[in-house]
Amino acid sequence: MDDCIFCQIIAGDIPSRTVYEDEHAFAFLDVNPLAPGHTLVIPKGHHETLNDLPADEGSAVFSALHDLVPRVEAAVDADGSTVAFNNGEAAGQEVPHVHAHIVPRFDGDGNGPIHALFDGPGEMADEELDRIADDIAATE
Ligand code: DGP
Repeated sequence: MDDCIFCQIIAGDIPSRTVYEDEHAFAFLDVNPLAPGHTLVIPKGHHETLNDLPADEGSAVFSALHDLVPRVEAAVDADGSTVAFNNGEAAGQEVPHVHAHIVPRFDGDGNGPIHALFDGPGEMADEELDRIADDIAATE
């Protein structure tokens, strides 16, 4: 996609600090890092969200994550990492080319788990949970 920043990075038209590349996946440092070593992993094909990503490219992104997470952590001497997708505008996705964030985490960094993003509901009635689980399982 001509006007996609990440497609332009893959094409080499916008410079990036590239840390990984294979046939279907690409990774580079985030320009606005949330922590040292903050890395983005993307499919080479232009797909807006995870929902749009073909299974083979999803596998390539996961495989790149599997390879890169320990390497990123080692490079910045991190104690762990938060690995996350902002999937869709409602979730805060700003660049419409699916990307995984690897954000290195450090003991005592005080940033909390993903759970800290949400207010609740925390508890739901069993019937409601059963209904939602059934709906998800029935969806293809
Ligand atoms: P998100 O909110 O999940 O869409 O995050 C997009 C991320 O992309 C954000 O953390 C900043 C990063 N980003 C945006 N433009 C560029 C760019 O031109 N180069 C690099 N390296 N990162 C970018």
